[in-house]
Amino acid sequence: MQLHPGQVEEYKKRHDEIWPELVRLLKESGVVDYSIFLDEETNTLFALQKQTGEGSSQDLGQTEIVQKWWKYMSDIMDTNPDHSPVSRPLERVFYLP
Ligand code: RM4
Repeated sequence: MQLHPGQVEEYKKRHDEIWPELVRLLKESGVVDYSIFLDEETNTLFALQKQTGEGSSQDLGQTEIVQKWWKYMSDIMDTNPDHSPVSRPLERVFYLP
C-alpha cells in the first residue's frame, strides 16, 4: 500500500486507535499476527498477516465497517475509487520454516 508523504505519525496514531469493531471483525475472519511495516524512503506500506480463515484483511471490503475504515483512511493513502487501498500482492521468493 502507499502512504502519502508526511503522514507517518497520523497513520500510526489512527492504527494505535484502531476501532474495536474492526479488530473484532479481523480476528473473527481469521486474520491474526497482522503487522504493517513502512519503507520511509518510498512511503510504501508492507502488510504481513496470518490467515486462518478464507481470506485476507483485503477481502473484507463488502463489510460496512471496512468500507467506513477505508474511507476514513483515504485522505492519507492511495486508494481506488471505492476507497480500498491501492495494493498489490507480492510473490514469496524465500521461506525458511
Ligand atoms: C490499513 C488498511 C488495511 C486494514 C488495516 C487495519 O491501513 O486500511 O486494509 O486492514 O489498515
